Amino acid sequence: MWFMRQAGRSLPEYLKVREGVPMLQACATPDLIVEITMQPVRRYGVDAAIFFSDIVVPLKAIGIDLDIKPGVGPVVADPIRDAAGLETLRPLEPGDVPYVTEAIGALAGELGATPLIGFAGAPFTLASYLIEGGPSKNHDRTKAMMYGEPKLWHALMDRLTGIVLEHLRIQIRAGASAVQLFDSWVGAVSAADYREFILPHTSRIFAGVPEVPRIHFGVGTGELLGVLGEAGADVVGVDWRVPLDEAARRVGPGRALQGNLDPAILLAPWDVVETRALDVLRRGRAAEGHIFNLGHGVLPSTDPDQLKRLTELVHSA
Ligand code: 1CP
Repeated sequence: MWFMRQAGRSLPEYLKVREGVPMLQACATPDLIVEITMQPVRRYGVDAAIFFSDIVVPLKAIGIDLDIKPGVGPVVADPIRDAAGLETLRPLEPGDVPYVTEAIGALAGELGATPLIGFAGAPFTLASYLIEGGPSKNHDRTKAMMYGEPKLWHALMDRLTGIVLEHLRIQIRAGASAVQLFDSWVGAVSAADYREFILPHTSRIFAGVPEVPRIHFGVGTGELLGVLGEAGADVVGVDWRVPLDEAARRVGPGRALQGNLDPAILLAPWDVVETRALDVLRRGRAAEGHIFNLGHGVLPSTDPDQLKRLTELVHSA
């Protein structure tokens, strides 16, 4: 078990070390990356660490003018909307992210037997930030390109796939023991459109990193679980909208599941958390393997003591 966004946002010790340090600067400072990655492992005793970084870090590293604005998220100065914009996306090289390699090397010593999960944003979710210029509710311009200019769309996805794949390989070579692909916003498309516009690219990513366990995560993907299972990951992440026994049926054989307690449940009294968490564990037995997690990231207002008790509960169940 581990928690998405266990490192950032809710921990007082995280807020303390981040004081006065912009997010992207923290992501480029090995000492801070190591400290923040270790914080939830020390406090909760979770079974895995998630590398402290952000999905836009490799884009920043190849020179895309972007920032992570507090309370907003990633904001891109010159959104990519045509063939000329596409040219600004060059391939990623290990020398672009020396702080990633350095921090993972240092973490290997600190973590001992605890595995480190490396990660990247998936091409659709990265494309949404690049095309919209920032967080988006409906992904209108993204879908407009996908449906209206499929050649440009696939060329963009292809370049992003190359960047994502190299970023995952850099983390694996440095010592990451598993990887997660975050396609947080892909629940916005239908299964048929996923198959046509996204699956060829995510399949290439998973096929390119066969050496470690691969986790594929998205939000609002109830209707996509079957096709997400086809993309080639070992584990499919499920949000809280579909119970895990039903998710196991939709994903099909040969895949483990990850999830899926609603992060908002942690804002309720402990007895509610306990009942719901035990239900997640019970339903998870229907899957071929189960990594306990939340259905999405830890909410900033979560009391760390609830996560501590939840970790103990899952470990004792
Ligand atoms: O445990 C951890 O904190 C791990 C580090 C981590 C990861 C895995 C961060 C730190 N970001 C991410 C991935 C990430 N970043 C995703 C995929 C995961 C998810 O769906 O939660 C996404 C969509 C982003 C983009 C992003 N970065 C957002 C979302 C904006 C939106 O569109 O709604 C935000 C708020 C950020 C900033 C960010 N990234 C991470 C932290 C701790 C923060 C907040 C920093 C700050 O406010 O200064």
